[in-house]
Parts: sequence; structure tokens; C-alpha cells
Amino acid sequence: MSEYTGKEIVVLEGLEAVRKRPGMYIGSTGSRGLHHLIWEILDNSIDEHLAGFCNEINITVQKDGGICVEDNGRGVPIDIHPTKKIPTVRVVYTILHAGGKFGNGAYKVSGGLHGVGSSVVNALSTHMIVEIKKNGLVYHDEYKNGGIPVTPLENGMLPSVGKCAKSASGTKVTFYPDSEIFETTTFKPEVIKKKLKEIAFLNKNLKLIYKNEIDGETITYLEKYGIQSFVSYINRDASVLHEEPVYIEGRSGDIEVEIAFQYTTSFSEQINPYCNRINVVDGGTLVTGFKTALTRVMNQYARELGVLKEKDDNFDGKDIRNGLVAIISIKHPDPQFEGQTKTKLGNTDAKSAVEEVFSTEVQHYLDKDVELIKKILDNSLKSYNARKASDKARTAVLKQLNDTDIKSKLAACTSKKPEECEVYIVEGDSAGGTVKTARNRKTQAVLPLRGKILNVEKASLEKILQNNEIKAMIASFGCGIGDEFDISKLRYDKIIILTDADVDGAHISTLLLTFFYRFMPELIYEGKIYRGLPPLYKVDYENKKAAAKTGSKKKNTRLSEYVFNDFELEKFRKNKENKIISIQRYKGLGEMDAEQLWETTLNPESRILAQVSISDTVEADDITTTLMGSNVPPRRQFIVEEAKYATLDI
Ligand code: 0R9
Repeated sequence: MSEYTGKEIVVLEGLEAVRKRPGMYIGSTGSRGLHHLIWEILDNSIDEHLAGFCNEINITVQKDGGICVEDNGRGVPIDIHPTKKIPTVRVVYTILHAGGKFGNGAYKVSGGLHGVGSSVVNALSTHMIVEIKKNGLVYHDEYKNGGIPVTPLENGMLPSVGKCAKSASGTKVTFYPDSEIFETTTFKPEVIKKKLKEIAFLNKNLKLIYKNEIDGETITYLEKYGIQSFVSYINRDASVLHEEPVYIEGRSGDIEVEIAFQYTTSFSEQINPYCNRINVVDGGTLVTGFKTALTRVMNQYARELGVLKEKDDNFDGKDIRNGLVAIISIKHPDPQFEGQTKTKLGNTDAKSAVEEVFSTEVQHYLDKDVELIKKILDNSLKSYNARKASDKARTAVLKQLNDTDIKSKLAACTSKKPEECEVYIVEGDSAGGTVKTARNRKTQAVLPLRGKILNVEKASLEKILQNNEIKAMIASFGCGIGDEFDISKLRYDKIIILTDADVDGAHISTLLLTFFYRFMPELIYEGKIYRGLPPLYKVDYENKKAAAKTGSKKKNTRLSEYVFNDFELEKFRKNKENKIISIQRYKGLGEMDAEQLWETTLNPESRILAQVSISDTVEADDITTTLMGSNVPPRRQFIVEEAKYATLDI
């Protein structure tokens, strides 16, 4: 059992830094960052569940704007911290980088912030209340204005405020996000419910009770069959090859492995890997182990059952994964997260553990179900044959890409050094023209696209490969597509999508991102895709401080500033030093002249770019299907309401 001792707390620094640069700790101060606060608090309760002491978590969205998370674990320790000489709970909630070291046998998860989450949430809240039940007593500690403790201590100890049953224990945290920090403090029930569902799938038998005091909704999430049900849920609207997802589990040394998979009749594959319940979106060793073992086992069956004859090549891994939806969930005592975003697992022992467990266990499973093996192999064979046919089509398309009319769409840059070059993908010829005039010809190329690009979610591969806009992109980027994609041949360091800040622009962006996500996902994983953010407003104003400096009330105090969103505009309005003279709203890129466009959108010194990332593959897949599926009315609404979210964080 992991016993806490106060010495295990590692104390590093204060909370001021968090308020100064919140983005560094929670990613953003938008809606995504706001919800991150809940995930951080929840992570601690889930850690307690994984340590074996908690089986129920209540999550309440309160009417007063607060969020309350309550678990029935051991309760955060209230003893006096050996070096800080204050109650340990206060150390955990007020000192950055304070977290318990989890003892032997427990898997520390804490997605993102690895134990500093509680103090970060406190730093970004106007008010936080922590209640702990332990040994028949209830303790209460309260903080205001970004983590300042307001509960008086008695003889240096936290006083108890009431009694509870001797058998009761747990931690309850209520917090109120600071509207000075966040662009919005409104929580979205759909986002919370989706996350809770995912947590329930990944933590079999953990009960999560969601209550929304605003709309009165209550939902209990409890998944008896864990990731097996997760796969069924992902495939709820898909046509499946077999009714029940295959579920296997096993252990190799210290590493626990669980895998669930099911085949659908679609042509895509979806593998969602988790390590210690963290979605490792960029995969890594656990995915490699799974793919290697699946390919080997299935080729073995194909030979044994005569699906592949002696003269035939082996199935390619892609053939075998055609239509596959899989969840891999491992528990590793010492995970090494790699890559720029720390979303790729690097442990080599994870590869061998997954390979070993999968190879052994899947054969036990499939040996009892020959019909299922036949269905899977038949599906692989269809892909194998289709691949041979489409190889021919793709070769023909790639040959055609040298055609001058496709390349002529591109206004190339003169430099041939990819590391200094970027390409702007611009909506329409007219905006394209202005960007061409305004750009730095040496390093900035421009590719104007005519009208809306093809929705690749709904088109056949043949149609996709014939589409002129898509061909122009493939030709311009220089790195091929699909299996032949080679990122080392990419001609640009940045691919920047530049559309108007309206519904159509958001739609075009989403169509482009869908294309990249489906056909060139490495561009997203490697952080090559950006969205250019043109300003929404130009504000002419007078600044009182500037006026005081010049000593004049009127002269030289008139200033202009570009403002990029409504939140910034609101901040600008609230600043008492500014007297706004006029506000111009830009409806499109076309309303700016070349000089303004350079200054606000193209100049690397002053422009704002948002890097596109995929933080959750299930969500990305759901978003692309929601946006691009055939259900038109909800799709429109989603684009308008969620344009920023969907395009920046797919
Ligand atoms: C409602 C949100 N829940 C929590 O934030 C929460 C933290 C926590 C906890 C322990 C038990 N339940 C918790 N809920 C805990 C951990 C340990 C020992 N006793 C209790 C341990 O890690 O060994 N703690 C998380 C960090 C710490 N406690 C501390 F130990 F660092 F203080």
C-alpha cells in the first residue's frame, strides 16, 4: 500500500508565475483551458482510484458558476508538512510543483501537469474551497484571489468544522475560475459529459456522477466492460463486421496491457492509444508493438487457412488494419512521454509488452472463433486487391502532378530552403492577389484556392485524386500523399491557412484540416499546419498616458491598434487610459490593402499564427465526422458556434 509521508512533497515555487503565463500551464485561456481546470482536479481523484482507494466521483456544475468535484478516497493529508510547517493540504493547493509521490504499485497518471494541477487551478480561480473527511471529522480550507489562504489555522493546524461517519473519507474541491484570466467562464455540459464518458470507459467500475444544477440534468457514468464498451461506442453508428469487440488483457513484467478492437466496413483505421489513462495521440512504442503483432498473427492465419497462396505477397499492415477500430490501454510504472507535445510514448519495453500480450492472447481468442478470423482475412484481402488497383491510379495522378497548369496556381517563393519557407493557402483569387502583392517573395509562397474544396469525408479516393485544388496542394507541398507521403520532402516549414474570419472561412478551414488529417496527418502531428489570424478590428484611440508624456492634450496622442478578437476588444474598451475614437470591423481579407495585410497577417514579427494540433484522436475523428457527415442542419450550427475550437484544436 502506498503510505504518504510529508517528506515526499517536493516544493518548488509560487503561484504568481501561473497567473502571469496561464497558457504555459493549461494550454490556453479559452474554453479549452477553462475545461482543463476540471480535468486537473479530476485527475487527482482518478489517481486515488488507481491507487485503489476511491470508487466514486461526483462532478457538479453549480448555478453560481462554480465546479465541485468530490471523491471518496482517503482525503488529502492534513498533517503538518515537515519543512513548510503548514498543513500538507495547504502545501498541495498553494505551492506550485507540490504533489504526493505515489508509492509502490500505484500508477501516477495526472494527465498534463503531473501533480501540480491543484495549485494551478487555485492560482487561476477567484475562490477555492477544499473539504476533507477523515477519521470522523470534516476539515475545511478556503482560498481567494488566486490561491491566498483565508481560513485561520488553530495552533498551526487546520481546525475541524464538523463531524462525519467514522467510515467516511474523501476530498471535495469547489472552484470558481477567474474571469480576469479566462476569455469565457461558461462551462459546456457537452464537453464535460464527453470527458466523463471517456474516463468511465478507461476506468472500469469507477462511478462518475454528473450533476448540472443549471439544467437539472444528472447522469451516472459507470462502465463494467471498460474499453470493450468504448470500441462499441465509437462504432455505434458504423456498420460492423462482427457484433462484439474482441477484448484481450494480460501483463508482461510490470506492464499491464488491455486491448479492444472491432472491424467496421469503412476504409479507414482508428487506433486510440492510452498510457496510464493519458491519450498518447502521437502513438509511439505501444502502437508499434500492436501493429507488428497484428500483422504477424494475421499473416500467419492467412497462410494456415490458405487465404494467401504460396506465390502471394504477405498482407501489408494497412490491409489488415482496414476498417479497424482499436483501443490500446497500458499501465506503465515509468512512462516516458516524448515529442514536442509529449504525446508519444517512448518506452521500448512497452512495445515488447504489447507485442507479447497481444500475440499470445489474441490467438487464444481467435482459435475459438474461426468465423471471425475468416471475416477479418476476407476484409484484408479486399483491401489488398483494392490497394493494387489504387496504386496504379495514384501513380497516374502523381505523374500528372508535373503538369504546368497545376503548378501555375502557386506563386512560389524564390528561396529553396524549406526551413525558411512558408506557403499561405488563401481563399479565392482576389484575396490571393493581395497576399501575392503584400508577401515577402523570398520566403512566402501563395496558393489561392478557388471556392470550397472537396469534402474528402464524403468522396471516393478516385474523386479526391482528381480534384484540382487537392492536386495543386499535393504538387506544391512536394511530399506526396497517403502511403507515399514523405515529410522529409516537404518544401515548407509552415503551411498557413488564411481565410476570412466568417462562417465560410471557418468551413473552408475545416475542409482543409479534414483533408490534412485524413491524407497527410504527419503534417499536423509535426506541427507544420497553422491558421493565420487576421485582425477583426482596427481601433483608433487616444491614450491618456501618451498625452501626459507629450505634455499636450491634443497633439500626437492619436493611435491605432489592430485587435484580433472580441475578448481583446472588450479589454481595450475597459482600459480607462484609452479613449476610443472609432472602431473599424474587417469583414474579410479583401478589405485590407497590401501594407495593412503585411503588417497584421504576413509579417513574421507582428502576425498571429495558431498552430493546429490534435489533442485527442477520438474527438478529432468525431469532429471531422460531425462536421463533414451528411446531417446538414447540426453541422452548420456547429461550425458557427465552434469554429475557433474546431479549427484550431481538432
Ligand atoms: C476532488 C479532487 N480530489 C483531489 O484533489 C484529491 C487529492 C488526493 C490525495 C490523496 C487522496 N485523495 C485525494 N483526492 C492522498 C494521496 C496520498 C496519500 N493520502 C491521500 C499519496 O499520494 O500518498 N492527494 C494528492 C496529493 C496528496 N494527496 C498529497 F499527498 F500530496 F498531499
